[in-house]
Amino acid sequence: MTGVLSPEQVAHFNSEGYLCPVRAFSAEEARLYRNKIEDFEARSGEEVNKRLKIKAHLAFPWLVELARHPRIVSAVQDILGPDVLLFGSSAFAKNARDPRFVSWHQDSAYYGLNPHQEVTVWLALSRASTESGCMKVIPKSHLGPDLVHEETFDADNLLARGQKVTVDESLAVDMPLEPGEFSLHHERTVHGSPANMSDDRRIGIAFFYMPAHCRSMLGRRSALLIAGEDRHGHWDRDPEPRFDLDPESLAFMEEVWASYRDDATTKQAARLT
Ligand SMILES: O=C(O)CCC(=O)C(=O)O
Repeated sequence: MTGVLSPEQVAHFNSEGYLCPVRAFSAEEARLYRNKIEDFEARSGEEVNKRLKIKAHLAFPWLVELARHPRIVSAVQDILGPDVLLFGSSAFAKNARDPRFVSWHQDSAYYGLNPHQEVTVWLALSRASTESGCMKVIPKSHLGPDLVHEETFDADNLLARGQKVTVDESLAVDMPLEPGEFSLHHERTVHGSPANMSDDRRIGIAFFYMPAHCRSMLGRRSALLIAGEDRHGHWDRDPEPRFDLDPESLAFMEEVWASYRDDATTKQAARLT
C-alpha cells in the first residue's frame, strides 16, 4: 500500500512538523487493542505505562503487527521513503481524571540519532481530546534550534526523566484523535500534553520510525525492519516476541529501558544534540 498521505499532507508535515488526524482502522478495532492492553493490566496488576516503554513492541506480537500496520507504514513511507526501521515504541496511558501530564520536550534530545529524521506515530486506542489531554505541538519548532532540557523527575510527569523546555504556549496546536486514528510528529517538534480531565482513560501507543540510513550516536543499538530494505547495517535486529510476554524479548526490553533511564546514557544523548 502506498499513498495514504496526499502530497498536501506530506507538505504540511514537512513545513509544520506534525500531521493529524490520519485513520489507521475503525474505532471497533481500536477497542479490541484497548481490551488487550487492559487485559494485560488486569493480569499483571500493573499499569501499561510501567514497563511498556522504549521498546514496548517486544512484549507482544500484536504490537509488532500494529507497528507494521499497512496504513501506518504507508503514511510513514510517504514521509521517510521506502526503507523504514522502528527503533522504539511506548505506551502512554492516562487514567480518567488523572493529573499526570507530559511536559514540553523534543524527542531528538534523547534519541541519539543522526540525522534527526525520526517520525513518531501516536496511535489512539481511546479518544484523545482536548478534555482528555491529547498531545499538543508547537508548529514549525522542528525547524528551530535544539533546546536545552531541564530534568525535573516530577512524579506526575509521564516522561521517565521529567524533561522539559520552556515554550510560548500561545503558539500550541492540539492534536485531537478518535480511537483508531493517529498523528505524526517530527523528532525535533516540541510537544507535550496536559492532564486528563475526562471520565475515560486516554490510551495511546507511540511508534518511533526512522529511515534505514539513520545512525545511532549512542553506540550499537537494535531496531526492527518495518518496510523496504536495510542496506546500511547501522542497527542490530530487535528480538521479535514469539508469543505474548516472551521472556527472551521481555528481558531485552527491560535491559534497554534500564539503560534509557541511566543518567550517563541520556546525558550523552543530550550532549549530542
Ligand atoms: O502521550 C503523550 O501525551 C505524549 C507522547 C509523546 O511524548 C511522544 O509520543 O513522543
